[in-house]
Amino acid sequence: MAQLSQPAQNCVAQDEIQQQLVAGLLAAHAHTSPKYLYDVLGSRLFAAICELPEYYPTRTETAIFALHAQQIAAAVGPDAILIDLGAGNCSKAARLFPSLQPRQYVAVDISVQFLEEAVNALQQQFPQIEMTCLGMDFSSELELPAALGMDRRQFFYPGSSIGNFAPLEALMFLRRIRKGIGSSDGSGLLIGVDLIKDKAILNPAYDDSLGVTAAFNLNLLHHVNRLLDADFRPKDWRHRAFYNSEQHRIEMHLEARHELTVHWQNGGVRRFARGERIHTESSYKYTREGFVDMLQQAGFGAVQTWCDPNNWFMVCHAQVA
Ligand code: AVI
Repeated sequence: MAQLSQPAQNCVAQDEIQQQLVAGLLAAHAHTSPKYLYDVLGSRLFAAICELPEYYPTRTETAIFALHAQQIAAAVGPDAILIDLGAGNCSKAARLFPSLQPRQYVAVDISVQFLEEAVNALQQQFPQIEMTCLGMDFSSELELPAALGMDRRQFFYPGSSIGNFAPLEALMFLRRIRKGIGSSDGSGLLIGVDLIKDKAILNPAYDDSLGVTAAFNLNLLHHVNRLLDADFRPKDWRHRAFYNSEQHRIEMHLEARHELTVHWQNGGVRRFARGERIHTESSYKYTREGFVDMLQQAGFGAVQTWCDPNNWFMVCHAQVA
């Protein structure tokens, strides 16, 4: 198993992270990037969310991949270089190996350490696939090492993670992927997208009855405390998640239970009134037509789509033009 790391992108400077966080906390409408939801505990809580009965995206996407495995494999084509963006424990890609039969698998994620364990285990199971780990923050930069071949590159971006970008950022991200794919025939993008639906389904998916999503959201405060040496107390805050039907997005916020003041390093301070919120994540939902249109605006050619019987979730394959 090869490990390619890109030092310049691998470790975003600590002070850049701190400046970005402080700017968000001091904004009139306080906000933080959703990436701060994912420290070690946050990643485990997210894995637990994916098992919740209310959180339909994971199991619905898995069912689409299983039900349409042959058609999806025909769209992707064999012998691809499968580039898994945000690979995590690599389980989603691994389930597709038997049908997709890629020649090479490139697992990309911010933490290369976490990837290594997963990819090492996978390599034993699939010795015929050449495997590579790549540590990079692909949300801001998607420059792949030249050592990776250009022929039959297939990017894989499942889980509706595209929904965590605002629509304009999503379009720019898709353009970066389109650029990174190159123009060889048989290259493309396989992506999972969550669709607009009734808020009676959407709201509980982000505000579950066990409170796992609440813990996931509140855990961001522990993470920010470590990053900024701040004194947020999770018990002073309440999880809020709701569908904003004008913006077609779930919004997650942390809401102050009472008036409070938070301090952080170098004399940083912010007072929050009772009920004031920190916006921690948006999860945009799309129509089939709207997302296909975005893929085409990003420079992709033919698009194939597969949905579940309820039309809750969609898997798309977009070819290079
Ligand atoms: C990772 N991402 C696609 C999840 C979503 O549904 O937007 C993150 C999440 N936030 C709360 N629950 C799940």
